[in-house]
Amino acid sequence: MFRFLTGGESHGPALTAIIEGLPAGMPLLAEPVNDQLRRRQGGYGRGARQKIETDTVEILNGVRFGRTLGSPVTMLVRNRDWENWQGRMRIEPAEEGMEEPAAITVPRPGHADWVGMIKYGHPDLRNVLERSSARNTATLVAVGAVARLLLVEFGIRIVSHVTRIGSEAAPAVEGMTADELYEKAEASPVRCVDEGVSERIVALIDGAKRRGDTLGGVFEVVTFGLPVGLGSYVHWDKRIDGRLAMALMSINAIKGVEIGMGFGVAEVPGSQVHDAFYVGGDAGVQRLTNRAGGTEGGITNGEPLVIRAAMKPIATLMRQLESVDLSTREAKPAFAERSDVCAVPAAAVIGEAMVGITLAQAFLEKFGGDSLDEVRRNYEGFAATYHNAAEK
Ligand code: EPS
Repeated sequence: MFRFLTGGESHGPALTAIIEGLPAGMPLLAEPVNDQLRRRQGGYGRGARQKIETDTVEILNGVRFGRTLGSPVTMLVRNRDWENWQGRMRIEPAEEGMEEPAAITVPRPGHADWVGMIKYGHPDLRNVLERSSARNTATLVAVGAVARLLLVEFGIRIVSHVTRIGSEAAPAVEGMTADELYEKAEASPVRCVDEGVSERIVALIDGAKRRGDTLGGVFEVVTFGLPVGLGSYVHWDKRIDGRLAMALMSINAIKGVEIGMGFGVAEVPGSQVHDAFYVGGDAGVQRLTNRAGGTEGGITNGEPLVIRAAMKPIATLMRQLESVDLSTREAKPAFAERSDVCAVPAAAVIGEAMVGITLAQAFLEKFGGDSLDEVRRNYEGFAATYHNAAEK
């Protein structure tokens, strides 16, 4: 099935990803992957690193004349910043007389620094932060872009928008098409569909930057056009909601995930939670509402999949937090080189990628074949038995 591995350090030569399990005959070029990488780099509140990088992917194998071969696909994203870090990020041991870079020994509260240092026995925080950096999410977005190319063949579209940053929250969006939501989010500097809230968020980010602070927030990923039947209730690790939660929770700095009404289901009786059925003429069995957010019993139910994630403020504060120098045990301000003030708009794009990967995996489990044509036959065969699946 669809599986992948990523590698790469934030200031090493390159980031890499290998995907195995793509069907043969699927269109795949660098351009649509680069479009997604560009979106990840954007958003008001990003740091200086994004001015250095223009993330683009090189496809090294698995594709011929723009179509997948069914063999593994390797993608590479070069770190432009590597040029400035060769001395500090050398692959080879230091040569005689060469000065080794000073170890970083003051961990940032909230970062992987301290736990990573203890777990791996690293004497230098750089050995932790290089891999734990959110820079690695570039490869997740690249893999997600490939997953989306598969899903789009079946009319499945994934869009996202930011619903909160710090104290500023946008009103809920309802009844928008995939195109409307995409265009409105894309037009906002912070991926928020409400113009007034967008402006207030920009001011909030400016204020946090002045104070040397950082901001978190909430984003929502909405998937349109899903068939009924991805995931399963038969075993815990097959449940699509559980798998999506894990995928989103695995993104750096994510502390909470909810689907549909989410935590709201705890507050009201069942009559205000579940989505009633009705027969909508030729359209077949329909739902009056989508409070479940597109999953029931661990299976997609054909409604738009609505999933939200909460991101904590980035742990690197220019107004350094209290910490301890682990080499001397003395109190010292936490290490801070440079940072993003707010990366929630970027996290939304990464969220789309993780949702895309999870859905592509579940899609191939249900309809998988060795070629795209075979997947299509399987999909259409199933859809013919339940026509809503094809029409959604
Ligand atoms: C990031 C690259 C990093 C950070 C950020 C995300 O670049 P640098 O470390 O060179 O400034 O901007 O990473 C973090 C927030 C983090 O805590 O590691 C990127 O490309 O997304």
